[in-house]
Amino acid sequence: MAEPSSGAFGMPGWIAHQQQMLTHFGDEVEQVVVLGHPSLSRPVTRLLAKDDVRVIVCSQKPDYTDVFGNASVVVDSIKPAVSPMPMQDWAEKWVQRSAQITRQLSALKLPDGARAAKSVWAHYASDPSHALVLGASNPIRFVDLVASEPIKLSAKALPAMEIGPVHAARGQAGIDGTIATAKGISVGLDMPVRVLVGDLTFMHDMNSLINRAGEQPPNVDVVVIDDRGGRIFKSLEHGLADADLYERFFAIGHDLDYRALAESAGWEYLSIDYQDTEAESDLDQALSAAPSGRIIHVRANHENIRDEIRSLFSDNVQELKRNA
Ligand SMILES: Cc1ncc(C[n+]2csc(CCOP(=O)(O)OP(=O)(O)O)c2C)c(N)n1
Repeated sequence: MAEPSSGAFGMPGWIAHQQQMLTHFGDEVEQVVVLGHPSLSRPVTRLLAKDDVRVIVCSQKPDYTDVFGNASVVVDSIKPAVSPMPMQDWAEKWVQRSAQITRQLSALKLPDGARAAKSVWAHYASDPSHALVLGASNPIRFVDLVASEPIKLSAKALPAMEIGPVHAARGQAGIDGTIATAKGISVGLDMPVRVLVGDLTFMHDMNSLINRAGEQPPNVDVVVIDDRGGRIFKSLEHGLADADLYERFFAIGHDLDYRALAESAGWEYLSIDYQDTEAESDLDQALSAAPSGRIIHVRANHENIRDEIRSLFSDNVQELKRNA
């Protein structure tokens, strides 16, 4: 299991939907080998906090990540298994359950932002000839929840794979500087980049849209999930606050004119509204083209995001257990 920016997400051996898998089947886990800094979702941190799970951390740095201070062993490397894994059947079962969660999700109405994230991921995974940057807050978590397609590895994809398939500012996880990061990766890798951000994250880095006099925007698509402010807090404890308090102190929605902004900075502007029946196909069409200096403004209604996210976990566990 892997977080989207870990370098293993979408790669061979990856099991999709780690949050749902750990919520339903985390109790089966006896031992975890931790590489990197997993802290994106509560199902993962809950697993690492359990008393009855043996945690092995693999790190070459003295300041390794041990989220709950309960690592039993710290090693500086691990070797691939030389013979078939003794737990092959168990691993197979998890692969099948994950595939079944994919099928169950396809029958659900996903939150608008998760639909956009799923489309962005699907286009990237099928043709990773551009790089992908995921903004903090819900965009990266939506990808973690709904992405299912493995990355189609090809010669075209190799330059991006050299520094990892998916990029995100994890660690500090700031919402600032995300557009600048995408522009930098585009210049550094000399390849197009698509970046998926929430509207507050977009606002925190609007000045990175400005290009030097006489220069065109880089080959970067900025896909903005505009749900009028910071909606991640709705699914956290803050979401229990009175609506007025929430809107004023946590959401901080705004009436930015995205089209005017895009045009004044020389970017192409596309509008997608999930209220429209054509939204899905319009977004798909936009994402089929290579990233090219566009702001793809996706209007999302996340009024009920807390319940909508919860519904992504409400699989019929008995059915999952029976079938796998
Ligand atoms: C520089 C910085 N300031 C504040 C925060 C705290 N923060 C985390 S998520 C978030 C809201 C982000 O809103 P948005 O980009 O619209 O995404 P959404 O929550 O709607 O998915 C904020 C303010 C942060 N991570 N980094």
